[in-house]
Amino acid sequence: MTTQNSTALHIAEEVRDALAGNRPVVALESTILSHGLPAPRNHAVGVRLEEVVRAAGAVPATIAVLDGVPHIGLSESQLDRVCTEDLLKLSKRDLGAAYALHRSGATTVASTTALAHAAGIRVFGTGGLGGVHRGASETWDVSADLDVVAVTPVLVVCSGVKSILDIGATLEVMETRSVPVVGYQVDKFPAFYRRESEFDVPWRVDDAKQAAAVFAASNSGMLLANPIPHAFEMAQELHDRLLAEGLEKLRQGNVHGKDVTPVLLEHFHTGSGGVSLAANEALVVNNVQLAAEVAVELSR
Ligand code: PSU
Ligand code: MN
Repeated sequence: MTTQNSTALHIAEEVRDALAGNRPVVALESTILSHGLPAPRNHAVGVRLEEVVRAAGAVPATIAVLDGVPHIGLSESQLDRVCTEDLLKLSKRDLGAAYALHRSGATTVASTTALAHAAGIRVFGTGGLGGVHRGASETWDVSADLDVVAVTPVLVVCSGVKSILDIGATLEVMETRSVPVVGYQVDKFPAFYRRESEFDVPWRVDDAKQAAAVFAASNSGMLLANPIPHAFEMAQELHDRLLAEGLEKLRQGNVHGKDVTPVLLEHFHTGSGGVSLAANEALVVNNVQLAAEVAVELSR
């Protein structure tokens, strides 16, 4: 299957109706639920994100692959499955194999973006984008998220990338791949748990209307970088300690590939006594809210 083959997608009726009526829809990913947040909090967050999208006047479409079939918009019991089953983590390249072999899995930014586009959804709200890992000049570990966003006209709203990545290199790749990077009410690219990294954003917008206008004019994928709300920003010392420990843990455990992000997130969650969990939730909710506002502007 290709993700362009919409007959291989299951689109929830509510989502299909909204798209047909040119009403706003916001895509949501499932890896953040199945691999990024512990149960049972993941379920509460999944429900909350959908509520936030609705409250802003858009329709949520949480995306996951169930028994091989990409689902665009989940029922209550399907969301339950995503939050309780031990799912695969599916990047874009895995969608064909999962389809052919009838496997279930959670979708990353890369696969969610591709599936959202295949369904006709233009806006996607999430937590953090994958990027260029530290040491990538040796390991070649660069998330497929960057390549997919570069070739898919979907607006991804996120809180930048985590400082476990090489933020400067990630921004360089997005420049090379011609992905517009736009800060939301900030001049510095956000670093997930921290509002600002040391790197400037090339463009800044100050409201959802401007963000929608830039996206509409760009005719490409785009990153809208929305910093974590002030009240939830992680203290620099705590952040730096967890990061150093987490990187050491990866080295000692010889962790590679798609396990890197989940292992690091888990370390932050256990090592911060819940501070990183609250931060993670707050920033995703905030991003999804903004994504819905932009989606509403786009459908005007
Ligand atoms: N960053 C986070 N939380 C996450 C992820 C990234 O703060 O849950 C997930 C997203 O689904 C993202 C994926 O697309 O990790 C990137 O994984 P990789 O680096 O293996 O491409
Ligand atoms: Mn990787």
